Amino acid sequence: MFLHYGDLSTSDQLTNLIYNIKPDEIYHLGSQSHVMVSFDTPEYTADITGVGTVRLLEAIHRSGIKAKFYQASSSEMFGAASPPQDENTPFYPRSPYGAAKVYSYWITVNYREAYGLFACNGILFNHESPRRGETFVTRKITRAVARILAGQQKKLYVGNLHARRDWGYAPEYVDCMWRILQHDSPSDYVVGTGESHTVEEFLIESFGYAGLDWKEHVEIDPRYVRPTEVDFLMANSGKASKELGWAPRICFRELVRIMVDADMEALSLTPPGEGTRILNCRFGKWHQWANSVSQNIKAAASRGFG
Ligand code: G4F
Repeated sequence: MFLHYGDLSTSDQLTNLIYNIKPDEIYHLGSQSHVMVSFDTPEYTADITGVGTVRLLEAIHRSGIKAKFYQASSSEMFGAASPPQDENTPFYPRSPYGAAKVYSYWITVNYREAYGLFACNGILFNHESPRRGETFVTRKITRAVARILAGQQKKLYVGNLHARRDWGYAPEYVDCMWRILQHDSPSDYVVGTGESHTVEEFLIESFGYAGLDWKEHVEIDPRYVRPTEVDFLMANSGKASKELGWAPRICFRELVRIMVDADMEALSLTPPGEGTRILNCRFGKWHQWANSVSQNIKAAASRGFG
């Protein structure tokens, strides 16, 4: 594998890269992807998360390379639209990030229709794992659980506890992204579990799994409350299930256990272990996660990035 440097703000460079590499498939996941940060950096978010997509599409079109293109569209595009959301639900974004993703969605559809590109949108609902960035709420919580147990932190400060999200296990979503590009014809798909829970429920499950009472450790900090919130996301992934044969195998409670186990392990604590057992029995050898990832997290923690 070779890592080429690139910049979503620079179209000439993207065109050269694509022309020289001649990839068969492009998975466009590059983005300013933090919703709260997009309120502070709306113009940058529009440029990278929105216009960055047309730069890539135009690079494919101009270079004449027959690459299939996957656009990482987001459930944030649905915003205030009533659940359950599917491919026919109208978009109503509630952040600069959501608005930029709506642009990227439609420009992907446009290049498919205008130039016959094999260009697809995967509209992914929240997908989480021990690799999740520490400023997103799930990882922020599971990491805090481990740090509290290790005596490294006393309190966890969060924002709105009432927002509901459809949280799934990220590796399964990557499998679906791949399936989208292997399908006979290009199309757009909603990808999620169909299960929705509040942030408060995530707290209850995570702290409870580790034998802690979340109310003793969690405080509300208004700095984490967004100017406009997405209240209720819940996917209807019927199309992905029917056309791609995709179905999630990890549910909400299991996801919490996988993430808490990994964060505890990263701090050299002995986790309850249900998460690791779930992965082993559900995925067997397909899943190399338990060892490789927790070792990476441990290494990062020891370098001071944990
Ligand atoms: O974890 P979050 O920051 O994820 P959010 O906003 O749903 O977006 C994530 O999922 C999208 C869909 O796949 C992606 F497109 C996007 O790039 C990103 O990966 O926040 C989840 C919920 C929100 O309602 C937020 O208000 O948690 C609430 N929340 C409450 N306290 C918090 C906090 N979020 C964060 N990040 N930090 C808090 O302290």
